[in-house]
Amino acid sequence: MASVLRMDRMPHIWCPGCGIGSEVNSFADAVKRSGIDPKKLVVVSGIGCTGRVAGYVNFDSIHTTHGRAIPVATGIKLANPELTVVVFSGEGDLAGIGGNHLIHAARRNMDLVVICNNNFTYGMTGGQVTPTTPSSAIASTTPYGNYEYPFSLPFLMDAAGATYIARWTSMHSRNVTQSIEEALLRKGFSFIEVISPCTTLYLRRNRLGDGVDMLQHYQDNSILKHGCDTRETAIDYQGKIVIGKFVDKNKPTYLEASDKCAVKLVGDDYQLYGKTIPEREAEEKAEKERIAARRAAMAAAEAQEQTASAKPRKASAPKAAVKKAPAKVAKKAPAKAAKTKFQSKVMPAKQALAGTKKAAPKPTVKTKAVAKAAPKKTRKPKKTRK
Ligand SMILES: Cc1ncc(C[n+]2csc(CCOP(=O)(O)OP(=O)(O)O)c2C)c(N)n1
Ligand code: SF4
Ligand SMILES: [Mg+2]
Repeated sequence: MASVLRMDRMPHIWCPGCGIGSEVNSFADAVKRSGIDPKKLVVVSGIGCTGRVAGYVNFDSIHTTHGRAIPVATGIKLANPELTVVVFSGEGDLAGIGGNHLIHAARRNMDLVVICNNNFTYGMTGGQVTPTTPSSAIASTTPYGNYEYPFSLPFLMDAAGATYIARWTSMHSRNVTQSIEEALLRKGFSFIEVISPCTTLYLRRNRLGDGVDMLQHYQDNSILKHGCDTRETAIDYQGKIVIGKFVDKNKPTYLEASDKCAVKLVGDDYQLYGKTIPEREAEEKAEKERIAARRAAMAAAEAQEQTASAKPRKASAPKAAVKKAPAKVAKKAPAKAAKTKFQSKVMPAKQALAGTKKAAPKPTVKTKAVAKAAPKKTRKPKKTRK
């Protein structure tokens, strides 16, 4: 990740359990896997917690004003069509204040990749209701429950004309990566919605637990329906979430349509930024070949790595003996590991085991010191802050 992030800007501002971090991770991974030249990639964000993404990624990026990420991205794409332009922003920014820009970019099939972090709230400004907040959810501006009808963003984007639409949750990191990679390599308007927890303002206010509880909710309530009718993608409060790739179709992009119109008017001599259409097409083809070569090299390196890790290790007697020990302990684990709520819920089983007599590894000098300092009784979990 270090090569993709501006490490000098760490630590980031995002709260523990917030979904934005895992989306950035997926995005970084997708950029690497896509084989596109990072120097030809631009990231645009609006304002909000998600809007901070532009400031943390190590690409050319711009953190614009609230709701104006799409027009800025459109301007960048039109000024230099060779660039891949990604908009990474919150649902309040994109579908609330910037809603008009969003629908028109989709209508025009503008060549943009839009990643929308949908946390059902205006996170950065204190948890107000947004156009996607489910009915009856509590927000700072709807303390008695939201009585508005929310947008389903895939349905909105479909109606507006987007040519690629996918929805995942922040629990589906690999699918998010895969969708972003696909979108980076295609032409036209791509919209990827990622449902994600805002632990501090949405979950806490609605008493929905922490980030892990919400990931569990996503796991239990997501329904995979590739290609489904986007009218079926509405989200009720704590209800089922339809996920998948809903739309993937081709139609001329805004630039292709404007080229066609210009050629009709001025003939084949038409040039955009000093290049004729055949010249631009030749450059595009050469770039595609470079991308394909990078992807092939990556695939070969991955295959080599897999073969290397699949080679059987030499078995040696002492190592095998050491390996067997924890297995014995593991059998006795559950009864004692369930001792406290904290241990059973938060601690991984291995760590929870460390508290049992038999499971404890031989204390080293360091663990002895820790053991001395540790209180004898198990501490009760802290009370939730009001
Ligand atoms: C023109 C304008 N209006 C309002 C604001 C205040 N504002 C800043 S961030 C934000 C909410 C952003 O919400 P969202 O896009 O959902 O992002 P999140 O913080 O949830 O990631 C608002 C209302 C602003 N900065 N500019
Ligand atoms: S306020 Fe919400 S959206 Fe913002 S960083 Fe915290 S958890 Fe994430
Ligand atoms: Mg939001």
